Amino acid sequence: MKVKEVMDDLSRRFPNEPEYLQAVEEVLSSIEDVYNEYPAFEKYNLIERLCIPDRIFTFRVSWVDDSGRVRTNMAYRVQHNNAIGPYKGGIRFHSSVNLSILKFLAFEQTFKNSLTTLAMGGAKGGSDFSPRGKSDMEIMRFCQAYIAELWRHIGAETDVPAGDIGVGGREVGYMFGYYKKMAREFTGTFTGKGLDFGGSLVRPEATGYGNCYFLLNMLATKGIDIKGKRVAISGSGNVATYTAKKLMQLGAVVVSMSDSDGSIYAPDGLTQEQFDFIFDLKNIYRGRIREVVDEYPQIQYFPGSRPWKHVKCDIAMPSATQNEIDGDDARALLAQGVIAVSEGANMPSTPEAVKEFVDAKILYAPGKAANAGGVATSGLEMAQNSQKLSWTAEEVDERLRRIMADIHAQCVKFGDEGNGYVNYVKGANVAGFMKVARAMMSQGIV
Ligand code: NDP
Ligand code: 2IT
Repeated sequence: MKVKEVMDDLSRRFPNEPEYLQAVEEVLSSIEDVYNEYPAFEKYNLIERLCIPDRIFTFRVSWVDDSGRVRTNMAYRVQHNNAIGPYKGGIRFHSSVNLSILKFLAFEQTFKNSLTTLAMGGAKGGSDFSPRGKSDMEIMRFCQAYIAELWRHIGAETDVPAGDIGVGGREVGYMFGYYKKMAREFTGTFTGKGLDFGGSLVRPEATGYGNCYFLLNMLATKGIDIKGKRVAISGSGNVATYTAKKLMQLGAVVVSMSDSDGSIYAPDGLTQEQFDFIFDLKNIYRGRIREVVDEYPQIQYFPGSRPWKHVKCDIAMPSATQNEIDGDDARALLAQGVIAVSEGANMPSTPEAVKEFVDAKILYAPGKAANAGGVATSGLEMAQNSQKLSWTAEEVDERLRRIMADIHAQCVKFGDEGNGYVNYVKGANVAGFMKVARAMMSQGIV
């Protein structure tokens, strides 16, 4: 396998899918050497079957808004690979959603899920529907219309969706309710459900907490204490808020958060009161991050801007969206001495930014390793649903910690360059790939 030949071929076949091509190229560049050590992989054309999704459902969703207008959105589910378990991955509702973005996310999910040590294949779904400014009833009608089409393609042993950008507990509840009605069964077909109907304790917190646990594992390799470290976070949604919450429990100093309109900077770190205000603002009132400054004038607001160039920090934890750290942002972070970047979002760093971090040999954890705690805890929710039992918060949290430590160990095993530097990008890609590859080889050409 030569990365360039595969990329030329995929670029010719999927010319309008830059995010998908970006994600594929990063993985292939990491696994090229390992792949070529196994001639049987090439004989069975593993690479093409691994890069191209098993199947994609594309459909129109029509729904009626509160003013009686009929609205139409595009919607999708990408079932990428089920070699190691049922398809599994979140659903994203955001105006930017298109096939390229969902294909990149489903591809990444396949390797991430492999790293979790649990039996889950990779998938992603979503729609260009924007929940922003919509009423509860509009959200419900949209979720129902989406599931009216999707329900026949998902199931507890087939494909198990969950949340992602724009999809949280409320949306999962509406989708689960309609799925249950259509399928006439009560099963764990969604994860991230409410606690009263099969949801797992710690699932809402899991992505952010898991990222902090991964960071702790990385810092431990250098004997660095997290206490007092200044951390810049982007985003202010599910992943960002629980990352901030855990960091503050650990004694770190959270200096920034953001949304798609701008970012805030707290030079002395957010106080517990300020964090609680942000948590309620985003989770209960669905407000905007700039409103924090009306309440706390000592916090600075940078409209239309990401945090990276405005903050003084030791650690960055991007937790908003893809390609939110470009080469310039990475250089700005490195110039002021950042020691670690741990990605809560999926593919938040552009290829140029990744190269900067790897060349600088800082502790740099790619999303598929660092944010895998979310889907791992989804896997724990599936296990609890199968047993019709629920575990305590302590038990789920302990399993999450162990899984993040295990993912870290896999990254070190395959990414240790022997000179004191661990390339976590390579480690995560090779470890994630090898398990899926072995499973695919064993199962023949399917
Ligand atoms: P939420 O919808 O809860 O929050 C998303 C946050 O990111 C919001 O603050 C949002 O701002 C901001 N954001 C979204 N899109 C953009 C954009 N295009 N530009 C700037 N800011 C943006 O989503 P999550 O917290 O669940 O997801 C955040 C990231 O984490 C995503 O990359 C997701 O794929 C990844 N992830 C999520 C997991 C989960 O379990 N939820 C698991 C693993 C990864 P605004 O309010 O203005 O839209
Ligand atoms: O990107 C991700 O890993 C998620 N959005 C969570 C997926 C899941 O199935 O819990």
